[in-house]
Amino acid sequence: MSERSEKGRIVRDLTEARERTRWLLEPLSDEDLKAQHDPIMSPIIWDFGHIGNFEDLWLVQKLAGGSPDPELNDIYDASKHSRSERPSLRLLDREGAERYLGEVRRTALEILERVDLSSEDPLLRDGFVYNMVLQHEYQHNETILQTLQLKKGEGYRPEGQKLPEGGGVSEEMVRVPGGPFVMGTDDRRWAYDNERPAHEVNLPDFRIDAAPVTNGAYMRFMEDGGYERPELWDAAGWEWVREEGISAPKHWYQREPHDWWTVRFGFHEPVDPLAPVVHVSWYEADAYARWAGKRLPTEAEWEKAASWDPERESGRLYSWGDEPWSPERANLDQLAFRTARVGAYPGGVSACGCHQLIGDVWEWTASDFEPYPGFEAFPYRQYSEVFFGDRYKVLRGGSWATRPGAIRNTFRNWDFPIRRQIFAGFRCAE
Ligand code: AVJ
Ligand code: FE
Repeated sequence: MSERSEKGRIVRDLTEARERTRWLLEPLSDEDLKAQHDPIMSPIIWDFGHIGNFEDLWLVQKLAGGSPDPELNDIYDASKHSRSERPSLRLLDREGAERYLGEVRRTALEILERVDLSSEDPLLRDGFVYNMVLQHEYQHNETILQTLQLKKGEGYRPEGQKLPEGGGVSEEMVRVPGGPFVMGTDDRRWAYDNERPAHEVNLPDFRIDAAPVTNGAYMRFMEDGGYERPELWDAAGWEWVREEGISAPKHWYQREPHDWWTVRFGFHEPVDPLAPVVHVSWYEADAYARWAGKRLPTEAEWEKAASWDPERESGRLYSWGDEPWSPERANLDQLAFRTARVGAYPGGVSACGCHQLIGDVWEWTASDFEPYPGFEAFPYRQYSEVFFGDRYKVLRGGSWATRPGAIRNTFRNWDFPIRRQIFAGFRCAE
C-alpha cells in the first residue's frame, strides 16, 4: 500500500474511532460521566480524558517532542492512580476534555502528514503506533460499556441492532487433531507485544465445545447445587463464593423459583437459555467445567481451535479465515448491546468446526497470563509485562462489545479470576 493511502486510512480510522467514542457518551448526563459507578471502574469521564492523553503521549509527545502537560500526564496515567482513586483527581469535565481531545487530534494529524511510515523505527514502521492508539480507544470503548452495564438508575440505549437467529448447535464437542501449530504472531503492524513472537506449540488431541456454554446449560449447573458443592470449586474460588455470597452470574436475579431474569443496561429481561452465559468469573467457569466432567481449554488449545487450518497447515487471522470482519461473521462492534444465541453465526465457524470463537462473549481459558518464549516488551512495559504472572487469567475471542479492530485469533485479554464485569463466558474442553 502506498504511504499516501495508508495515511488516508489512518485518518479515516482515527476519525471513525472518535465518532464512536463520542456517540457512546452522548446520551450520558454530566453526573453519569463523573460518577464512579463501581469501585473497580473509572469514572467514564476519566476514560475519555485518558483516551486523549494516550494519543497525546504517543502521537504528539513521542513522535514530535510535543511539550507535555505534566498534570494531565499524571492524572491520566493508568499506572499512577488506581481506578478507585480516579474520582478524586482533578479530571477534565466534558467541555474541557472535548477541547483537549480536539487539540491533540489536530496536532496528531499535522504530525502524521510529515512522518515516514516506511521508517526503520518500529514505532512508526507500517503505522504501528497509530494502530496501537486506535486499538487503545477501541478497548476503552469496551471498558466504558462495562461501566455502563454496572451503572444503576436510568437505562442506557435499550434498542440494539437486530441480530441473526440462532439454533442448530447443541452441546456438541469437536475434535482437534494433535500435532504442532503456530501460536502467536510476528506481526508488527497491529499485534501487541504479548502476542509475539510466533512459536510452535505441539498439542495432543483434544475436544472442545462447538459453542460457548449457554444460560440454559449454566442453569442446570445451578439447579444441581453448583454453587453449594465445594468439591467443584478451586479453593480460592470457594472462599470467594462464600465470602461474597455468590449464587448466580452477575446481574441475574430470581423472580420465582426457576425464573431467572437479568438486568441489561438497566432494562429487565428473562434470561435466554439459548444465549451464551455472560458475566461469570473464571472461578465460576472453572467450577462449571468440573461439574460437566470437563475442564477449561488452555489458551493454546483455544487458539488452535480458532486459527489452525489443517489443510493449509497454517494459522488464520480470524476464526472464519483471513478476510476482515463483516456483520455475518461474528457479533462484534457493540451496536447490538447483547449476545446472540449460539449457532447464530454459521459464517464465523472455524476450520475445526467451532462456533462464535470470535465475538459474543470473551472466553475464559485455563491459562495464566504469561509471556511467550522470546517476549520483548514494546513499546512500553505497562501494557503487558507488568501484568505477567499467576494473578491474571487469559480471556480470548472478544465480545459483542469489542470493536473489530481490537480482536483477532492471537489477541490476549486478561483479568483477575474473580472479575465479572467483563462480557465474559466460556466453553469447555476435554
Ligand atoms: C487488555 C483490557 C486488560 O483495560 O486494562 C487499556 C487494555 N491497556 N489501556 C485494560 C488497556 C491500556 C487492558 N486490557
Ligand atoms: Fe488505557
